[in-house]
Amino acid sequence: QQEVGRAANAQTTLGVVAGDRIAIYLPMIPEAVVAMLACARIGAPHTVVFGGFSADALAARIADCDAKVVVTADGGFRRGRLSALKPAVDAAAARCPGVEHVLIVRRTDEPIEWHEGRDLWWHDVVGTASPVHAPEAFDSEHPLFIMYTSGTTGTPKGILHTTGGYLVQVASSFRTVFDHRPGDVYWCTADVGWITGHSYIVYGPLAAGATQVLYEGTPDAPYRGRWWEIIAQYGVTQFYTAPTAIRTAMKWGDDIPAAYDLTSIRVLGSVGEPINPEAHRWYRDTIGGGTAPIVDTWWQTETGAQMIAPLPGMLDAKPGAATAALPGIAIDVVDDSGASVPNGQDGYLVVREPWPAMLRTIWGDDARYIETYWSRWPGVYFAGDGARRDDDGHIWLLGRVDDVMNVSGHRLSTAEVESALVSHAAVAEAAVVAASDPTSGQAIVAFVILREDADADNPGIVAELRAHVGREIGAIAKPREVFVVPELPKTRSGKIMRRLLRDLAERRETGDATTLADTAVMAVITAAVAGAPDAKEA
Ligand code: 7RM
Repeated sequence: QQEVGRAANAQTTLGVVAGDRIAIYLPMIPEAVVAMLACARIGAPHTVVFGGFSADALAARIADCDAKVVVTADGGFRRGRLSALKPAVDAAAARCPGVEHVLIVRRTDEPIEWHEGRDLWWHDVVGTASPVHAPEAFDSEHPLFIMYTSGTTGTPKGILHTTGGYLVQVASSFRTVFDHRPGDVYWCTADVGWITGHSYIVYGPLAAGATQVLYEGTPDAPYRGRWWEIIAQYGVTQFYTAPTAIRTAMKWGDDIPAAYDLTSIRVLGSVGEPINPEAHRWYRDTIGGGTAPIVDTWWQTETGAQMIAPLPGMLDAKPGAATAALPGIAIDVVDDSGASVPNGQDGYLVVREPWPAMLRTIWGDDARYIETYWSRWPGVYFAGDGARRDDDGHIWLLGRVDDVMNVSGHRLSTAEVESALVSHAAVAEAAVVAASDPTSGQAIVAFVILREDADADNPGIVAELRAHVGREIGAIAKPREVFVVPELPKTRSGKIMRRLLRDLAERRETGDATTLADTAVMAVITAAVAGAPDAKEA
């Protein structure tokens, strides 16, 4: 609280006033939480940009919300290795004239480039500020933060969350879904750069007065038992992670968690993608001692807080089902006409009534907000997910029904990766699909047509394109595979038939291609894919 008070005073000294936007680009260190809470205290909405995002992605976000200050660090640590952050901020700030100050946390002590007048050390400015700060009072609808997320186009959307309703729902869902009690030690492994870190590391647990673990490292450094060791060391009672991490731990073998005392665990949480029944059972049996209930929580950046989850002890979890809407949340599954489907049928997941933590708009684009979420069936929120209502009326999530991909719980749009690919000088056209992947849930597979003047025989082109996407967006967006093809399957109206590319990416026989403008192209593309060198190695 004192550090937050100092940071709030420091921001004020820099000229930040209520309503100004602050970008935060930090590793998972306490200063990230401090910086966010300092913003909340003075009413300056923050936008936290995941530290794995590239300079381009950072610049796009700073520019979209016109941030005045960027909080960053000289770098961070990943698996014991240094990784810089400041060069990306320098590159981004050079393109964003609205940035008046860059506040830098000293974390690695590595040398950084210094921009006199703009750059300031956190320890000089925050460290010397008074810890006494009276929080300002704001209307419940005052903007709290903007969180950028992928939609169906190439431009990420700035999801705007406000103060009162958001805090009510994140705090109450934290308490009920995780059955939080005094003395508990909670741990969420998400990064604060994602919505899960905002709602279930920073705002929900802290509003509920929880004691928690904040961890900067990865699960496999310095060894693969690191997470389980931390649970044993601190007596963690609630553990919240993503299915992709559970599947990875499963692959590493039961003997690794078996070496640690995990009996403190009372509730286990899952978020980010559907959890397959096998991973669900392994999680409960191997990490939860066979007794800990799994709360499979469905929600989105847009919903702000958990919406569907089995309350522990109140509903028997079904491995693979998120089960039921939380109290007060009007979840429904509807057909194309917007009518509720009966039990035993599939449809689209919707929310029929507003809820406290719902997004209020897309920053700077009210029209896109209405169009994206409220127009398919007027007055009903469309989540973009398919769902099944089983014979008991319980909800099973079936994945996205739009062009949003989910790679290890990270949201990316096909359009975003396609536009990164075509920004490379050698690429004429690109089509991206998500193929199912045993570890990451989905993996990105790209099909590209090279420009005529590009060197088609360049053996390094695949590696180069993967690296290019990494630079344009970030490492999480690098395609698992890139296939150079002579054509793409298009309908007469020019729409790419991704379904056929998905068949190829998943090594299946391709389905019905009769609606293609040129039905012969599939044979040509299939041959190109079959003849491609093992792109995974590239
Ligand atoms: C919290 C978060 C949202 C998308 C959402 C779904 C998928 C999230 C679950 C899930 C099945 C779950 N926000 N999703 N949780 N699918 N079961 N428990 O992940 O904005 O980054 O992603 O993630 O498709 O629409 S997010």
